[in-house]
Amino acid sequence: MLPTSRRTFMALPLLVLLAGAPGAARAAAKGQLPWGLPGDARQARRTFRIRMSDDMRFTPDRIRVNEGDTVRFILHNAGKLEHEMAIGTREKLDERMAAMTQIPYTLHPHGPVRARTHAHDEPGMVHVMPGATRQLVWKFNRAGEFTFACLIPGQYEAGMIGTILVLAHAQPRRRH
Ligand SMILES: [Cu+2]
Repeated sequence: MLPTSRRTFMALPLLVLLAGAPGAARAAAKGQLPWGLPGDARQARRTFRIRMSDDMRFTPDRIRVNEGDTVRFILHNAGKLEHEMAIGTREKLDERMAAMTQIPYTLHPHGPVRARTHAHDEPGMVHVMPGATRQLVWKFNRAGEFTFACLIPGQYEAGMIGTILVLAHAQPRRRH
């Protein structure tokens, strides 16, 4: 058996290797979802300005990006109603919408907002008050067709929905 000091000395380089391995970093990617993960604004390569309006529309409502892009959405609520943008798959947004309708509404001036903001304090979702502009930064590191939508009751059903197409890398590389 090796003296303690020698074992420590030998173990150190291995730890350094593990910490620096790209594979380890990827496996540990915090917040990874099937449609990407929260992005770092400093790495944003593209910016989309999206207008939210009371006719239940996002303008534009079709976004195309490349796999790996970190995208900054600048969301302006041009209406008099609250709006929001939530990114996901159509199925996940349907689920969230169903969960939303179970949050009780109160008439307290700040009650509904606080309850909804809390309920929406999730990655890939931002709530925008009338006249306000907010930012959402998202890293699209999974190719596919995704959805963004406003989950305010009645608005999702009214069609306040858009599409994000994430194009796969051109290389014949396969992830799996
Ligand atoms: Cu809306």
